[in-house]
Amino acid sequence: LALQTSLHQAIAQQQFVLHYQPQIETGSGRLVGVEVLVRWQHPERGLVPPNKFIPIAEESDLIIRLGEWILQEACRQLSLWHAGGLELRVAVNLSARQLRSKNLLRQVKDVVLKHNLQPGQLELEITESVAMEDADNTLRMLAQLRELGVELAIDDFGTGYSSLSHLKLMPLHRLKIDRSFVKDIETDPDDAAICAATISLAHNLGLSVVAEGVETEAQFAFLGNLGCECAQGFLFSKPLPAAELEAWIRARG
Ligand code: G
Ligand code: G
Ligand code: MN
Ligand code: NA
Repeated sequence: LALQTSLHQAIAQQQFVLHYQPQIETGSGRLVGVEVLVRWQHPERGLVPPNKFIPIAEESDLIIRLGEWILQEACRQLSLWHAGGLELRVAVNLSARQLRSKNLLRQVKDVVLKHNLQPGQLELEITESVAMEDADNTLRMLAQLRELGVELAIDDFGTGYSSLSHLKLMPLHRLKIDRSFVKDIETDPDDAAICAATISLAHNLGLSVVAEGVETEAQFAFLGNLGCECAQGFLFSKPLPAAELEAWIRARG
């Protein structure tokens, strides 16, 4: 409850900061995108991770305001990067309540216009469980988002349960393999089979794949051999503030 009260203030006082985690193309090793992960710079508690406050914000319309700030800030940063010649895609997580919000379409439309983005440079991630929870409404919303030109990804794929008949109707670009399947991919044949099947399913549906939680070169190579297009994880970098990401890019050469 204490957190909920200060969360109201935090939104008013903009105590949030975005971190960005690189997404690397397996074939080329190039940086092709970043996932936005929000943190709360709490005046007393320090940097609070999202799993401590997103669920609280999600209990009310606070998530709508926070989500709008995150979209605005991510797109502002994206337009700065593009102006500086850095071409990449920015992926923003959407919560269940945001996806059900009447404001979402307008928010996305406005932010893309305001920052003069190509809408395809913005990707929105929703988790598999949120997508399948209320599949008919989700489908309608995703179709409208797609009309704006933004790209759509299903996060944590394989951890909820997907209706393949719904999945096939969704206008998606990407599936993100959950890191629980990546962790033991080299030693657990079941995990390897799940990753292979997910990649093959995605490709047959015309979707691209990002693997999460890639921590070793061996996992990266394994996923590349399975045809997974992109990887994200501590092997490359943890999520970083914008300036540190820029330094990371420069150091990589
Ligand atoms: O960065 P970290 O690994 O602690 O993030 C944990 C989880 O918090 C993510 O998997 C994601 O589900 C959630 N999360 C992080 N940033 C955001 C955000 O900007 N919006 C929403 N809705 N969830 C986020
Ligand atoms: O949206 P999602 O819940 O998938 O957010 C990704 C989360 O996973 C973030 O909290 C991020 O800090 C974390 N994470 C990112 N890369 C790695 C990794 O390589 N290993 C582990 N264990 N966690 C990671
Ligand atoms: Mn995500
Ligand atoms: Na995930």
